[in-house]
Amino acid sequence: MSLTNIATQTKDAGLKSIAEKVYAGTRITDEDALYLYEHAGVAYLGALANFIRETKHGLKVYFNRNFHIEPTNLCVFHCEFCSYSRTLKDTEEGWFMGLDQIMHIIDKYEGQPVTEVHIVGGVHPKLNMNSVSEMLRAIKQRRPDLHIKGFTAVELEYIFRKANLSMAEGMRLLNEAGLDSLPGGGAEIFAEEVRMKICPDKANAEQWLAIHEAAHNQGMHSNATMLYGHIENFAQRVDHMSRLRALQDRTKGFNTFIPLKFRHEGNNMQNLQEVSVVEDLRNYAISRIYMDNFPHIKAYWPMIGRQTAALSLSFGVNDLDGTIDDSTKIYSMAGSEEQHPSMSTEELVKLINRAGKVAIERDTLYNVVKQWG
Ligand code: V47
Ligand code: SF4
Repeated sequence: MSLTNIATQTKDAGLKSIAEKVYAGTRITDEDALYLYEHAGVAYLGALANFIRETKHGLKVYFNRNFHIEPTNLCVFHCEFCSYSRTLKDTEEGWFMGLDQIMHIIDKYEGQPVTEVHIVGGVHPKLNMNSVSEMLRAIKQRRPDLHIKGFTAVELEYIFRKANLSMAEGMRLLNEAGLDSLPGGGAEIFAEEVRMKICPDKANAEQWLAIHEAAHNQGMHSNATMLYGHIENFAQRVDHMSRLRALQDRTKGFNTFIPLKFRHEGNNMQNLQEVSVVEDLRNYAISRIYMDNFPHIKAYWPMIGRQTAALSLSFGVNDLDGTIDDSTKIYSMAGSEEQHPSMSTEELVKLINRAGKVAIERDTLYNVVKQWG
């Protein structure tokens, strides 16, 4: 028996036929994905996901050198799972950075070989077309080499709506000002019935997808996330991935899919148990198997911790974000074991090598910066 088709040896006819599809390079259906969530064990899923991962990328694991800027945690919206945001009136725990503070952070990285700045934060009325364009231009002027991945679809939908701009026009203007690509945040779970309970007042699924489509039409790339492990059911996870896969079929603009595990500390959903590591690995694997048109599946280690991130590399994940340099608070405030997320390049490379893989430093668009062995 060849090790590469080991997953076809199952006695479950449903799982056997899905494994045969995967080994033949045939796309699995939504029903298949639901069947996997409901019936497949972690070892079977690992075998299939790893087969796809190695077909696409061999033993390569990508990472980048990046840092975050979170200009504000003040937010007009009220997401029940968010441990990070504060209301606009909160003067004690809220922060809002002026342009000089933002440029001070950029300057801290002068001469350092970082390739990306990831800008994300609360949705604040003072972050509008003018101030955001000014911020982007100032960063580009100071560090033209830095790729700016910034502003979730939720932030952009709000900014464009307030400025009375179409998504296409708004995107064109921000791209011109220096915005290079979009992060994947704000997607949560697309199903309306879940959104109404966990994030009722921000951009809905259609708006999130339309913003990303506008970015892709503008020639920009973007990422997509899925916040899982709270009140959603398996069918709603499949529906979420199905809408992303359909958009990707049309535009091919997504780079990577990032499953985000719900962390329960310090938010209004803290009564919910977090899902197990086994469920995390099953979810990564099913994402890799189902999202056949997404080049990369990324584990965001500040959220799941470095041990699970290392394990995920055998369950379909081929990308790790990033060196980070203790520049994000979103997950430490939600109870992640990584309270000061920062890994040196050497530590990241070691983690990847220990998992039996080859570390490739990339830029945001997956051009190789350096092979680390
Ligand atoms: O949209 C908020 C999530 C996202 C919690 O594109 C939570 O490269 C878990 O999208 N438990 C923002 N998750 C972060 C994000 C991201 C991160 C890293 C890389 C990229 C990329 C994008 O964080 C939010 C939301 O889904 N989030 N609170 C929480 N308690
Ligand atoms: Fe605001 Fe984003 Fe938190 Fe929602 S998840 S409350 S939009 S900062």
